[in-house]
Amino acid sequence: MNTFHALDAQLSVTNPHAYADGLAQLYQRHVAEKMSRFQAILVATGYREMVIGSGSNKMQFQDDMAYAFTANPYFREWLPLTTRADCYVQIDATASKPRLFLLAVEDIWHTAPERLPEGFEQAFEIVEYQTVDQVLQHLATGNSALINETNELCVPAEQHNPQAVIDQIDYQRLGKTHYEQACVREANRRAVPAHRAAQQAFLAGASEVQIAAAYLAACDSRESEMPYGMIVGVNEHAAVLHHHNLFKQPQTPRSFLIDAGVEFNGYASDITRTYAYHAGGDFAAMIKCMNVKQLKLCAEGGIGRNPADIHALSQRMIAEVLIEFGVLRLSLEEAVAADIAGYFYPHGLGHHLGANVHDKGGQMANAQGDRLAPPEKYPNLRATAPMVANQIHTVEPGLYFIPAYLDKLKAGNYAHCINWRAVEDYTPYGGIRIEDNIIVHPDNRLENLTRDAFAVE
Ligand SMILES: [Mn+2]
Repeated sequence: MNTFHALDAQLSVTNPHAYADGLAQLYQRHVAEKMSRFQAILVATGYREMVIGSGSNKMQFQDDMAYAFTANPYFREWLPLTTRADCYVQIDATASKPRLFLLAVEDIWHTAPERLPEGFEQAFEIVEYQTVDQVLQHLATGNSALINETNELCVPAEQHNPQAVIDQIDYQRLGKTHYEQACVREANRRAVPAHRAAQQAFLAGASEVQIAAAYLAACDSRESEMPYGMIVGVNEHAAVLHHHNLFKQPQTPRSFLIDAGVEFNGYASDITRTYAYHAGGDFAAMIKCMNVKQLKLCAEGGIGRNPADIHALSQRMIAEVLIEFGVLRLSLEEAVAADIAGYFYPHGLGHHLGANVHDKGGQMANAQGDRLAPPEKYPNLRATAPMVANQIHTVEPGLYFIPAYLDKLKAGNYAHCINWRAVEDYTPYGGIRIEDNIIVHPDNRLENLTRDAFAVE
């Protein structure tokens, strides 16, 4: 047991002050670790320094309104200032600390900009600036790589978001620091009461918009703070994989799928649950069955495991569920050979999770940017790289009755293998997805952040 584990254990204490202190300590180590990783990137790519911008506010076309601002994930990997525009982190090849530039202009119109939590500032040498020229004075080497959407620092074009640097950054992201793990763990904890509130709102007959409002209230968040667009699907809408245009009209409730997380210090949780209105029905039994399969898939992770193999196993399990519930009328081996489950489960089993909800690096073979393409059979797989220690990934098998796919199946060679009567019965329920977030620890222990968070509620 090393000191990191001891700190992690401290963080689970319910005393908020002890928690904040522990997190600040983890953050100091996180920045030191990132500093050494990024200095190695500078050596590998031949730059003297790197500057990472948070991004700037963007105005809507022909309007005096700005879009909601969120700092980009490359910046969030360094700082939890998610709503503060115009910041830069400077990483010098030989400095002991990164430098942080914060825009400090008097602005009586807006709320004061977001500040770092207590105990976080010490990780940086902080410079407040009024004009970009003052930042430029610190970039005297002419050999800076700039990672930022725009190039207001006017580096030569080939030094603006160089792919070799981006690839190196994405590759080092695979292994999350203990601070990053703590953030995703906390984002899971904070999401659970919100998932409970959404479930209660569904059972009370609320509309999708009302359910979303109950979710946001329970995690004390605005919609702009959600780490990704919430999916709140009642009945057939559970089959719309990205159902973001929530309905205002309440429906007679049958089923409910919610895919929603919480952001904590710039890191995300990504959680899906599915509920049946009637506890005793076939759809409720199908959810229970999917839950058993999902837990089996969660246990399949491990260092060196290939996510494509686990995805293939998940396709097989979905075929099993379809056979067990009388939707498919053929043997498991026939169903797997014909890939029939793919019509009911068209997405990948999971993805990496971190500062990006769909964290980059899932298909990287090495730090040089070579990609591991998904198998031809499963072109939608986001994760193809063998699992590594300290990686966080999602496990989210699904089973849906999607009319467009069912039409294809009906027109194809296997139409006679489908019990269309059963399909008709299940289609009004939409579908099922259950999604947890999992850390692969260095000793191969798999920590299911989501189940742990639901268990203490
Ligand atoms: Mn997900």
